[in-house]
Amino acid sequence: MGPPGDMPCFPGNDGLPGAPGIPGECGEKGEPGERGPPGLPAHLDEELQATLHDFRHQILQTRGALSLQGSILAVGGKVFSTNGQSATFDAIQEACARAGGHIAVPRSPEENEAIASFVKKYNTYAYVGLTEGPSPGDFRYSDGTPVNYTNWYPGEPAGRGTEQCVEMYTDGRWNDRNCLYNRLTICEF
Ligand code: MAN
Ligand code: CA
Repeated sequence: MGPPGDMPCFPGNDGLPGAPGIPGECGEKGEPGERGPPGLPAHLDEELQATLHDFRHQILQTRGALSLQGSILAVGGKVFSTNGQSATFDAIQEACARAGGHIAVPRSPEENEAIASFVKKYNTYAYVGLTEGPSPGDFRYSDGTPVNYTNWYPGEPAGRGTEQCVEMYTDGRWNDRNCLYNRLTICEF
């Protein structure tokens, strides 16, 4: 046997990487960007004009189709609509709210006639969007403001606090009435 060698052995493989360090602190928030260029005036913005033209067209198509079907009536700025179904006052309010509107309430003779035409067509009395406040005979819109157009049947309102809703007869005149009957659902939008 010869003498021991003096060469060290080769180095081993690297060890596993160490655990990551703790995160550093956050940087500063950047400066806001520069202001954009001014937009075109609406009447010169062709894309905007094309979109508006298309909206107008689609609205007219929808309105035309619904009016021909007799399911909507447009009076002034309002649109009245019925689904032909009867329900209690609360259920009518809920159905109209779900559709994005309110229970119909006539604020002029023209609006009263429009609502009355649905009442006649379905031969069913309708509730309108008025209820009696705490003092008897004081009927109010759902926003709490006092009624300023009325079309009471002679002698009405006669419930004096016992009939807190208002129904419309087929002749368009109004009667204060208990809120729990089933009456025609008519909404306004
Ligand atoms: C009659 C009248 C009305 C009243 C109803 C209730 O039609 O007295 O005022 O609302 O009865 O049934
Ligand atoms: Ca009454």
